[in-house]
Amino acid sequence: TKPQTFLALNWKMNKTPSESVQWAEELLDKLGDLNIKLAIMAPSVSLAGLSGVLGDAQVGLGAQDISQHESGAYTGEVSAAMLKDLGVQYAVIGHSERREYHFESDAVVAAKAVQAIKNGIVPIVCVGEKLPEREKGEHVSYTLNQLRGSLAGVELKSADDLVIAYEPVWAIGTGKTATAQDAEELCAAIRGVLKELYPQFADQIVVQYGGSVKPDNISEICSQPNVNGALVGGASLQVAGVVGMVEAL
Ligand code: G2H
Repeated sequence: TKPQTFLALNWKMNKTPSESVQWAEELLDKLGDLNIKLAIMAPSVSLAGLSGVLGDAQVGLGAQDISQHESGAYTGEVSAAMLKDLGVQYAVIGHSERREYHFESDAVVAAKAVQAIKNGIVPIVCVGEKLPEREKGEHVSYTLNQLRGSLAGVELKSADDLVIAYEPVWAIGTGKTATAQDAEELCAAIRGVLKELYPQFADQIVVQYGGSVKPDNISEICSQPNVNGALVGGASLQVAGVVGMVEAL
């Protein structure tokens, strides 16, 4: 059986702390009982407020990054333990925007994932090719290579310790969505690597697709055999969009 569908809302650098709280209250108001997993990935300054609103309700809470270090002289960084203390359950790790604008290597991504797991936070490890690799037909080998590097030294105690997000960079925020078949091709290949690395857990590890997911394409994408949910940016900013996606699933 497939793992439970997981819809993660990646707000990126949007919404002030007070806007976040208001938004979450409105969402909780409009959501019925969920039969999927749903979580908000918010900027770190908004996590405390959101934690208060979401409580133990059915909507989970995540950060968008985490320090690779435990603690100490790392000005500006936020540790996994600090996030855990706020009630944070997930952290997006190695999003393509961080790889691109903050020069995060696979090794850094792996170190961050290790920190997250060590502190009881589930890393959502992002991988995916850019347009040149896709055009050369090297998208599968590129992405799997990135995945192996990003999971180096990452050990799991259960399938719930890790989420992978496949995000083809050319489909992010561009309105260009990979087809459901493109998503399945890579998510299946990713699961193949997970089977090598974590044979006992691979079938139950959530593999998400990300890149211009919205209410009218989420159902087809998430119904693919190896796609277990989505990491959504743009369409996650409006309550109506989120309710639309939840209803479509
Ligand atoms: C990919 C995705 C969410 P969007 O970055 O992580 O963003 O849905 O806006 O393409």
